[in-house]
Amino acid sequence: MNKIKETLIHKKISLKPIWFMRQAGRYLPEFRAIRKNNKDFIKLCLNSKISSEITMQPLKRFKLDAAIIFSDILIIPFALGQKVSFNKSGPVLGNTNNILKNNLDGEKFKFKLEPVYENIRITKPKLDKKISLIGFVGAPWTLATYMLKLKKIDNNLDIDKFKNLDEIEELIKKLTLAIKVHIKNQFNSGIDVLQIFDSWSGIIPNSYLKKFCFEPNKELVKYCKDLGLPVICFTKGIGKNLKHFNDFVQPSGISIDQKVDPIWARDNLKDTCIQGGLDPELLLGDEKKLIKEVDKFLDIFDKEPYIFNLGHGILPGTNPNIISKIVDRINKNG
Ligand code: 1CP
Repeated sequence: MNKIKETLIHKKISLKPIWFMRQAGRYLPEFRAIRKNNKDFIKLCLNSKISSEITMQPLKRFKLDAAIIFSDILIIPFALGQKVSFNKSGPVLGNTNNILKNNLDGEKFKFKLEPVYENIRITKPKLDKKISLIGFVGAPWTLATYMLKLKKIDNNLDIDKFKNLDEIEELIKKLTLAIKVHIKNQFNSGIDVLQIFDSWSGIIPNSYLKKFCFEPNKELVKYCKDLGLPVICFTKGIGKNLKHFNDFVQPSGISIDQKVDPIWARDNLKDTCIQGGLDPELLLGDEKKLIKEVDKFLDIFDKEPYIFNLGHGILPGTNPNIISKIVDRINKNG
């Protein structure tokens, strides 16, 4: 029995599976060792053999219920022909002229992403049937945020750039098509579950939330459901709008961020499976306080289908031993 699928599809309440956003990444010394010798991050994502090894790194240390494919949401703009690189302060992207001008060449796009699909194919047989292989995509708005540089250094919306609504709309349309191709190919290669990261939905002005967040997510969720692929939405920073989002989009699961009150989520997000919510900062602090919070989440979601995770990714300064402590606590209760 696959614990995450049982929880997402059949809404089983007894399992309480666990995985972490960014579980393969910079907090792990074994990841940093590989990264040191692979300076080009996109190239690393497109090296199937090493990417599969990184995907498996957290599973070698912890008793997790999922592996998440090591890649990045920005692999899509890269495959569409935009320049993408990473420096110390984050991603650096070129212009979108060609993407906006041309129609999607699905075959070329797929060819560029072939190493990601190969990673899925080589990782899948390494996993016990009980463990899910999670694929992911960035939602159109979040990809557009990076591609059109829609947020300022302080992470607020750049109002001047947001005035270019036709351009944003056009890009979101194109991205939705490309994202579907990427979902389909990940599905055909063997993923069990898909997560859609809309990490920057929180900066969309309320009056545009439906157009730029709810509608594109709904289209992608429907696409996944038609494939028979369970889908989790991580729509970060939209607060109580999550209720409307959930009713409108109807995903298999909703990942909540740390600003969402878990009791409110339990009582308002119906017919879905809730995931996550624990503040990643707590993993950097007092252990007793952390375990108390973990227990609080277990208690709140005792009678609900619930997947344990954080409200956002594991922070780079996190001690891996703390992850073991959380996993042990959940598995003792699950
Ligand atoms: O060593 C390094 O500097 C690279 C760090 C790194 C890693 C490990 C980046 C750069 N991406 C990743 C992998 C990654 N990214 C994964 C797979 C690993 C895993 O989860 O275990 C996933 C699912 C992502 C998704 C991702 N990339 C998101 C959505 C999740 C989130 O954190 O909100 C986003 C927004 C990105 C963009 C991105 N990639 C990397 C950086 C530094 C950023 C920018 C983040 C920002 O703008 O704050």
